[in-house]
Amino acid sequence: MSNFKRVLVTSALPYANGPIHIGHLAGVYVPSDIYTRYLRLKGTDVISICGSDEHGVPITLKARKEGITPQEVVDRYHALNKKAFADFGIAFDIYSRTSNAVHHQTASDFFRKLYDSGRFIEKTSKQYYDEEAACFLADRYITGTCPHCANENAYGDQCEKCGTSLNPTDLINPKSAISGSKPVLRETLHWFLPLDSYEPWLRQWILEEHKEWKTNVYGQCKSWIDQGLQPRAVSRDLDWGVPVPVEGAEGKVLYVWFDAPIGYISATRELTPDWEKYWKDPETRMIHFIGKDNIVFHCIIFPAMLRAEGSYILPDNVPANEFLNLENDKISTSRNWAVWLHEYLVDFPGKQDVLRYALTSSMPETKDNDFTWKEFQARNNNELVAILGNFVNRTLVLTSNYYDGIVPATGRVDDYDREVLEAIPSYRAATETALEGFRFREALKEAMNLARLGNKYLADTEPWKLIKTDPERVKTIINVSLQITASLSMLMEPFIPFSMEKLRGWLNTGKAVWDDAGRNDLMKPGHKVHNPGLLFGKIEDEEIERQIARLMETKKQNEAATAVVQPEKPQVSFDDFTKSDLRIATILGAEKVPKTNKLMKLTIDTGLDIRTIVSGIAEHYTPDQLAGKQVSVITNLAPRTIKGIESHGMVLLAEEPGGRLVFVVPEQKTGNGNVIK
Ligand code: B3M
Ligand code: ZN
Repeated sequence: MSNFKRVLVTSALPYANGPIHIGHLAGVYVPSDIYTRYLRLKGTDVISICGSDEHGVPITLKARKEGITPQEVVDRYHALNKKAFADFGIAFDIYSRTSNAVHHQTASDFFRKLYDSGRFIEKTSKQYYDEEAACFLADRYITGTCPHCANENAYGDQCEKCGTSLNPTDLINPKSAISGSKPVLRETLHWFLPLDSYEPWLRQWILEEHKEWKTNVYGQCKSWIDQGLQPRAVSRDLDWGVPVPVEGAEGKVLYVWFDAPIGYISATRELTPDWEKYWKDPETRMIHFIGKDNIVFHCIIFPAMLRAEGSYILPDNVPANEFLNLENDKISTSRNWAVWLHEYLVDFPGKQDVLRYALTSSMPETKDNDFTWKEFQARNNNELVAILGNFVNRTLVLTSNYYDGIVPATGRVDDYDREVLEAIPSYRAATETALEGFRFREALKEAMNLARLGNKYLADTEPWKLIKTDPERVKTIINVSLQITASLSMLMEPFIPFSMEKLRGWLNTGKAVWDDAGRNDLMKPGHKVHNPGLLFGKIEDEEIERQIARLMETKKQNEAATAVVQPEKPQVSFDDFTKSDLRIATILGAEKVPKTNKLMKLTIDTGLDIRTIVSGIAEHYTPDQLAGKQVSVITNLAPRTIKGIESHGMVLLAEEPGGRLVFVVPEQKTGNGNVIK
């Protein structure tokens, strides 16, 4: 905190065009919440700002696709996301939205101040215009053929097939996504922020004065600056957004990335009349929590805007995280490849902390990381249940059984007890150092190490055995264990707030105070603690298998939806075709070919004879699924020896895009040997 009086924490405003998933939590909102809760526990004057980002083309596209208005889209997802964050204990001080009047006024005033002070470059450029729909087309509203890979459905800003970023005028045969008509190029006026003129200042402010920023953030800023910054358009021809507050600018709105960061300011204005204390007083420390795809907007463009406006503070740190993948694949809203918060709570009611814990443990702080359901289960069962839950439960149950819940004064204290008591403060210090450095995985591990210490202390001292022979020593062991438990209820609060609130109820202690954690006299002799329940329950294999099966089903649906039909083979003559002898046949028996994964040895009645055919279906069918099945076979294929087995013919199978194999079977039972024509 050094010479700052207060902290302003902002979290990236999620687009209100879809639900929140675990990637959002791991990338932005769990780290932001851990950090804010930690500051609150320290008594710091801190506010946490977030809200829905409700403008931009993605929202208008979603509205068009669903045949509703953009306002209806943002109303739906603003409410869903606001509730999801609250359900997961992401304790913003305000969760606002950029379609509201306060934001429109704030963003409009901000633009107007820069406009009046001549900060913008005004420039006309040629843009595609849809004469039928009578509107200019944003990049995503133009489709056409990619000049690089001939993909006919490339967008004006990017070809999703070959990944090339495009300008709309690069497209061959451009088409309007609104009316389908051929768009025409028309002159249009826009305002540009001359980022290039802020380059010397940005170089000094970031590259010289903020060398302490995370490597991934500092590196991305350096490469942007070294590439040379260009003027950036801050307006768009759209009818959804903050109207450009200039005479004659009808049909133009502020570019979403100009107005969205100003959303942090307008939300603060909504939250407190003291908003300027947070935004204009140099004794306020501003921290932006974002994902890596937002670094340029929060470290280069928004600071240049603030610098141009002149009365605001700048971010002191921007600890951007990398991306979280799911089961080794990129999380994707469009492919429904995600764990959605609102769905998670249906399957794992009351287990928000388990997800917070698992996501913090695998947080993508310096590189992309992977979330797997197996690891989620392991973190819960092997750490939360077996270490933290187990230690807390034993401590409180023994206190209740031996002392009727009354904290005993220490009795006989030996070296080991002293050593453990003296160690407790070091766990708070280690956790704090990691949190101040935005290293959340490390911080969690340090805090959990205190639970490991407690678990080991009980396992080593075995008070349940000593109680008959050395009751005085047991008083010390339980007293020390209660001190550790009380410290854990504070150190773990930023990470798993719901569970620690429950624990403080059992300890019968009030609000957590960070600087108390680590003291070894928190639990005074004579204080009454309550009987504990279970902090965490085991997660069973079938719960995890159900989640994995759901994802596999999603994968299959995606493959089917994006199936590329196998291209046709070269033409054959009718005579060539009639040379193949195709028949109906029945599988009489099947057995896997030893030492192979794919091969099955089939005994088949072709109507001509009973023969052996080897088929690559062992990963798709079991032997008992095959006996009695009527199939189609080629009987006059030259015999081949496969893994030492002579195979006479081939069974016909259709292969799906996802690789599944299905038999080609007659639509009703018929005789073996019937010829297929
Ligand atoms: N909505 C982009 C995003 O969700 C944008 C963040 C705005 S923060 C001012 O990744
Ligand atoms: Zn392409």
